[in-house]
Amino acid sequence: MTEDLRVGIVGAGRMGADHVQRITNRVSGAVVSAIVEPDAGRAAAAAADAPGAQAFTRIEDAIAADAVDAVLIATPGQFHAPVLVPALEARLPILCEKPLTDTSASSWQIVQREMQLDRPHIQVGFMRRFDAGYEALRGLIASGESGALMMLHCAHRNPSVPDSYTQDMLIYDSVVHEFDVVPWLGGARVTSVEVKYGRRNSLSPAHLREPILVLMELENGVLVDVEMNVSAQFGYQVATEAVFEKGIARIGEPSGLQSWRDGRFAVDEHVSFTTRFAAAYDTQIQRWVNAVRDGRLVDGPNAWDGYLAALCCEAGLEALHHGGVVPVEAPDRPAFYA
Ligand code: ISE
Repeated sequence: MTEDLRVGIVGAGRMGADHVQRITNRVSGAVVSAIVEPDAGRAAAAAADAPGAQAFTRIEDAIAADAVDAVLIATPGQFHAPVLVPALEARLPILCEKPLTDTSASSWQIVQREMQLDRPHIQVGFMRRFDAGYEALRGLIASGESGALMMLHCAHRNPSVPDSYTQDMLIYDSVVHEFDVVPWLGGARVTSVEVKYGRRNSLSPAHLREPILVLMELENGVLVDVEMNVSAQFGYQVATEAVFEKGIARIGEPSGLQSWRDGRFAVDEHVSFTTRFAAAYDTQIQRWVNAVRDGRLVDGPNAWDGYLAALCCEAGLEALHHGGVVPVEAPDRPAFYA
C-alpha cells in the first residue's frame, strides 16, 4: 500500500477524540478519513483535528460511500457489536477498543462471523500489551532468569470516575484490562475469579461499593490479586509486582519529574490513563496501521482474546454480585487465532 490508510473513527468521545489526534499528529501511514458520531457537537470537535475527514452518523453510510479502508471503534462497549458486524461484512480491518462486546455470547457471535473470513480482521484495544514496562516484565517472565513466576500483585487505581460509571464497570470497564494482560504475562489462561469487598471508601460515589479485591487463578497455578480502586484521589496508577522463585520485579511505579523542595522529596504521578498509557496507545495504533498496510491486518490481541476476556468478565460479575470462587471455562483456541 503506498497511499495513507484511510481510517474511520467510530465514536468521538474521550478515546475516539484522543485517537483522532494521535492518527493526525503522531501516526505515520494513516489519515482520519471519516468520523462516525451521532452527536453533532462531538463530531465537530473531533473534525477540527482531522482536516478533510467526512462526517457520518452511521458506519453503514461511511462504508457505502467508500470513505474508509479500516475502522477504529471507540464507542462504549455495548455499541461495539452493531459496528463490528457491518465492518466485518465489508471485510474491513478493525481496531476495536476494549471490551470486544459487552457479553460473552455476543463476543462468541463476532468470533464465529470473523472465522468465515480468510484470517483475523479484528484487533482489540488492550493497550497495556504495548506498554514498555509490561513488555519488559513479560520478557523477564519468559526468560526464566528469576525462576518461575509464582504470583502477581496488581494495583489499578483511578483518581475518580464520572457519575455514569456503574458498579459493574469495575469489572467490565476496568478489571477487563487485567483479564487480558495477566494471562498474556503469566502464560496461562484464567481459571477462576473471586471478588472481595472490604471497607468502603467514604469518598466513593454513593452508588459504588469499592475498592474491591479481585483474585484470579491461572491454569499454571499462578495466583493474582488486583486492587481495583476508582476513588484513589491522588492520581492514576497501574502497577504490578511479580513474585518469582528467586526474586521480585515491579513495574508502573511513579516515574515522573522528581523534585526536592522545603524539606520534601516528590515524584510526579499521572492523573489519567490517557497520559499513563499515551506511549502504549501510540505504539498500538502505529503497529496496527503497519499490520493493515502490509496485509497482516492484526498485530496484537485478537477477537479470541476479546472473547476470553468477556468470559472472565462474566465470571467477575457473578463473583461481584453473588460472591464465591467462580470458575472460568473456555474452549481451546482455534487454529484460526493461533
Ligand atoms: C477506562 O475505561 C480505561 O480503559 C482505563 O484504562 C481504566 O484504567 C479505567 O478504569 C477505565 O474506566
